[in-house]
Amino acid sequence: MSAFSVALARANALVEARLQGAIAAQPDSTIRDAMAYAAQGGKGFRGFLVLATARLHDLTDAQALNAAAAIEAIHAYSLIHDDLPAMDDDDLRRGQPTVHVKWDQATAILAGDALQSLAFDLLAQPRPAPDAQARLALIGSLAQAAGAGGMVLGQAQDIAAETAPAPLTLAQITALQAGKTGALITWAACAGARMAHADPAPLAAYAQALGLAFQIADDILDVQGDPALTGKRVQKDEGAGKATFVSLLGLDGARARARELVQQAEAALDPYGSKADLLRQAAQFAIARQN
Ligand code: GRG
Repeated sequence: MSAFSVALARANALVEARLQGAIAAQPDSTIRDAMAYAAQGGKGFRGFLVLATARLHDLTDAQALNAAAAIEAIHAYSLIHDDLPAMDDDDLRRGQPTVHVKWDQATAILAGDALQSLAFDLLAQPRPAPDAQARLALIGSLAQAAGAGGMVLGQAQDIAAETAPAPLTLAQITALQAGKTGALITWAACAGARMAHADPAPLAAYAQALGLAFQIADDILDVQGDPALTGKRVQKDEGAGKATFVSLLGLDGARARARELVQQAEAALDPYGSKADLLRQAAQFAIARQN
């Protein structure tokens, strides 16, 4: 196992435990069960970015855990809603039946809503989060990243593209994905700087390139991935007639673009020197991953 895989697994265990603890503290209900179900089994890449960028600014895991659990809660909500029949209509996620298949659509909508609320609750809690000003910066920036100018906008553009008269151009797909996938990844990578009142600009540049590389890898996995490893159905994009990085650039072109973006992401970390080596490995992982 690489140093990065060990660090990712360790971060994921810590963050998932914090998130599951916060879910377990909710009143006993089917919604709580569905939230707990949806919050398990991911890679925890976004939570890892929060812990790693917090460390880069000399903050401890304990100080960063609520922010890491918050971004994984938003991510879990987005996946539940994305899988609904009104959106991507998927029955498999992380190798398990999706929430609306295991329960029903109303439960899936409400569990997603409640995970979103829980994310902001986690960020608002004083212990062991940082000072109030930093907490407000985290809350406001997450609302923007997840909302109508960020992830929700990207998702809406993706849905609109399915019935658009012409396939999207490369520039349009790049902009769409910057919202749909990139906004949460960027928030996660900037979280450490925000908690430390430092300038998040270099980490934002890192994450924007990384987020796009991560999405190109997702498009490649949709064409070439093994469902036993990805834990979700593959070849959905082509079936839906969707323009993707692979349909526009070809497989080799998409791989080359992803490699270029990883180089850009790594270069953005220059101001941090060797202290950012784990984040450089994270960029490599984004395109080498099998799930
Ligand atoms: C419903 C508002 C709303 C948004 C949904 C996240 C999303 C937007 C849709 C999911 C579909 C998709 C392919 C998104 C691209 C981002 C992506 C690769 C998500 C999967 O993230 P991973 O690989 O998943 O980090 P795990 O399971 O490891 O957490």
